[in-house]
Amino acid sequence: QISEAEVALFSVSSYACQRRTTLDNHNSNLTDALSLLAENAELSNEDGRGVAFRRAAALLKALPTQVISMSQLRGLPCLGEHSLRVIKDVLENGVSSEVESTKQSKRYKALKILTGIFGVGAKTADRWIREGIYNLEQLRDSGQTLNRAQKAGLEHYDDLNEPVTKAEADAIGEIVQKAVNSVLPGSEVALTGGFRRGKLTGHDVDFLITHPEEGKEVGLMPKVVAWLESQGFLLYQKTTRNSYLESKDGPARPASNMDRFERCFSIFKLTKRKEQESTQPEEQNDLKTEDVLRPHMQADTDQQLCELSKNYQMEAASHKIWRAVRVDLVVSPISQFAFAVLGWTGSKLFERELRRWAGHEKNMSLSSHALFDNTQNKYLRATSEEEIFAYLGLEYIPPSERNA
Ligand code: 8DG
Ligand code: MN
Ligand code: MN
Repeated sequence: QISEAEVALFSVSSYACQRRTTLDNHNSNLTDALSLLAENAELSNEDGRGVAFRRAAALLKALPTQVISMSQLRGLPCLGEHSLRVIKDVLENGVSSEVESTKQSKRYKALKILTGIFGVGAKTADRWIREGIYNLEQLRDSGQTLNRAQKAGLEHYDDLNEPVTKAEADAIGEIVQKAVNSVLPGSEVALTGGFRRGKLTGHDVDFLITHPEEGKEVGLMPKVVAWLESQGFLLYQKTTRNSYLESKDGPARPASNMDRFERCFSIFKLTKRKEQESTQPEEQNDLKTEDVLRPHMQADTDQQLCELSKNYQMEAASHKIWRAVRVDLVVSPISQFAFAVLGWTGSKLFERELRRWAGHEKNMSLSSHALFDNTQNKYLRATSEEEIFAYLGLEYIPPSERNA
């Protein structure tokens, strides 16, 4: 046993946005347990509990070393009774009994499988479970009416549950850049989300698009989407228009943390590059990649076309020459760009904490559009993330240290 004196005590700020949280997590045994309980709470519509577990996990992620004894946690913020009980269990027994029983519960397993379908949230999954649907097979057999998103989600289930790599994110970035430059030269594309924070994989790829000349970005999204569609890059897309200007509640007090940018939830069809293909043996036949990708261009007769199309399908089935990837596109006017970048870089908890800090500690309202000072009754303009942190009286935290 280690004596009290040898155990270093940590001192940590209570808001995640005051802390530097890299991807180098020394307490993943504890944070995995708490994150699972957070996820379970969120999937069960218990948002309060979810946030409490997320805050506790985030605090542990920010600690400089591994926690080995409960006494090290004395006086630390963000650790409620329930979280402490879970931590104690893991420290003493290697696992948390609550986590283990949650993981094994029929309900949790079903929630994971069903919400793993793009377009299916906790509410829908819960309804299906109450109707006796616990897996994809039962869902298919049930004859439930699925919306367009859910149909696409089911169709590309395996691909969309396979983590996206940085290489794939970069490949998609090139495509988006090309699309944007084709429809409005001079536009700029920024990678946001987890990849901007330095994550090596993600559940999707997030991009923010703007143009240096205010107003030029209006109507950009439909054009970008049309270009992508015409080139065959989209398996699914749903675009929602900008509702920022016409909203009644005003930008300072958004109704929720959903913003009002013109945005597009999409599923890209990403052709695998040679180096991205899994280590499969060389092809046995003489079919060239060009033939596989553009069978119609090589065919002079219907019979040839049929032959090539058959080859194409066989090739696609055995080698899978493309994969589906979730991509989020957002268009922001340049005047709001700094706020949009900050708001879309995450992590989700870091964002939540920034807004809580602004409101509770500074009497300001922060959104992905603007920062409003309620004391001075005015908007605070910014052209960089650094300026926004400065307004908020926070030390600047770079994206790689926002992994709360
Ligand atoms: P991941 O994809 O690798 O799993 O992680 P991530 O990139 O951090 O998560 P994300 O779900 O893609 O979200 C990226 C950021 O975008 C995150 O900070 C939350 C933010 N975000 C949404 N939806 C919305 C929204 O409607 N409005 C605003 N302002 N931000 C949003 O995901
Ligand atoms: Mn993301
Ligand atoms: Mn996203």
